[in-house]
This record gives sequence, structure tokens and C-alpha cells, in this order.
Amino acid sequence: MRRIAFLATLLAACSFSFAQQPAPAKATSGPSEFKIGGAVPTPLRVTAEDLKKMPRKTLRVDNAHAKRTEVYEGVPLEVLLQKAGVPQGEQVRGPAMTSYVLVEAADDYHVIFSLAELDSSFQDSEVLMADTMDGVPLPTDQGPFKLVAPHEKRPARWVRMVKSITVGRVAN
Ligand SMILES: Nc1nc2c(c(=O)[nH]1)N[C@H]1C(S)=C(S)[C@@H](COP(=O)(O)O)O[C@H]1N2
Ligand SMILES: [Mo]
Repeated sequence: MRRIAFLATLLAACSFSFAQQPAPAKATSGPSEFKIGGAVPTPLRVTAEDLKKMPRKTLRVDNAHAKRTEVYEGVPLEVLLQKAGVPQGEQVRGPAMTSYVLVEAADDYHVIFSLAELDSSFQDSEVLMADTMDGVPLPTDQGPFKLVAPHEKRPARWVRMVKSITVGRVAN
């Protein structure tokens, strides 16, 4: 009997703490601008309008999940990093070889890339910050900004509803 009373108390305490801290609702749309920050000489805030004025690229990609071909348009991530003053090309050497690029979404999903794998002097990753799909703005549950990594076999580093890009370096 005492054990049951104890369990009841425990249950009440648990539901009390849940009541105190309701889980925040998951975001279902992204912010109207994203940040580029961290270890960058020139932190930026980028709006949809800014993206329209930058060098743009169109990609036709196979979405393995959706099992269809999609056409994305936007600005290469490499171009955005360049604008923020991140080392590129020959500058990606020595300590910069442990630099990483963290991409976070409004729903707190996050992924990382190494700086080197995004640099076209290493490989053509063609990672794109897209703002349109199939010629129209991204649907709200994907945009306004979606990162697309077209050469990957799984779309796990395609980030919907991007809110920030943070450059960091693993201590060495
Ligand atoms: N913002 C955000 N982007 C995300 C995810 C997520 O949970 N949130 N899941 C990733 C994973 S694991 C996959 S497989 C694909 C799935 O994309 P889809 O749901 O648009 O088909 O989105 C990726 N991008
Ligand atoms: Mo996934």
C-alpha cells in the first residue's frame, strides 16, 4: 500500500514538473532571415531580398526521399561564406582544416560540414542555400531557406527552415 502511495506521489510530481515546463512547440516555418556568425570576420544577416541580389545557381536534383526530381535555385553556401570573410581556396590549410560549418534550423535540427568539404578547391559539393523549388518560393514548412546538398545519397544534410550558420574550429 505504501509503495502505491509512493508511486502516486512520484507520478504527481512528474506531471507537476511537466505542467511547469510544457515542451516548446516545434517550429513549422523558418525565420525571414538567417544569420552567419561564429568565427567569421564579417557576421551577416541575410534576407530573401539579399539572396536575390547574390550570384545564383540552379540545381536539378534527385530527392531520394520524395522519389522525384526537384529543381532548386539559390546561392551557393561557398559564396555566402566568402561574403562573411571565411577562408577559402589556398587559405583552407593548417588550423582552418579543423574549421566546421554548423547549420541550424528553426526546429533545432542541426548538421555540420567541414569547411574543406564546402570549398570548391577541394571538391564540388554544390551545397546550395535555396529559396525556390520548382520555380516557386519554398513552402513554409521548408523555407524560406533550405540547404540542399545535392551529391549526398541521403537528404539528411538538407536542412529545411534554416535559421543560422555558425563557423567554428575544433581546438587543436
Ligand atoms: N529542419 C529540418 N530539416 C531536416 C530534418 C528535420 O528534422 N528538420 N530532417 C532531415 C532528414 S533526417 C531528412 S531524411 C530529410 C527529410 O526531408 P523531407 O522530410 O523533406 O523529405 O530532411 C532533413 N532536414
Ligand atoms: Mo533522415
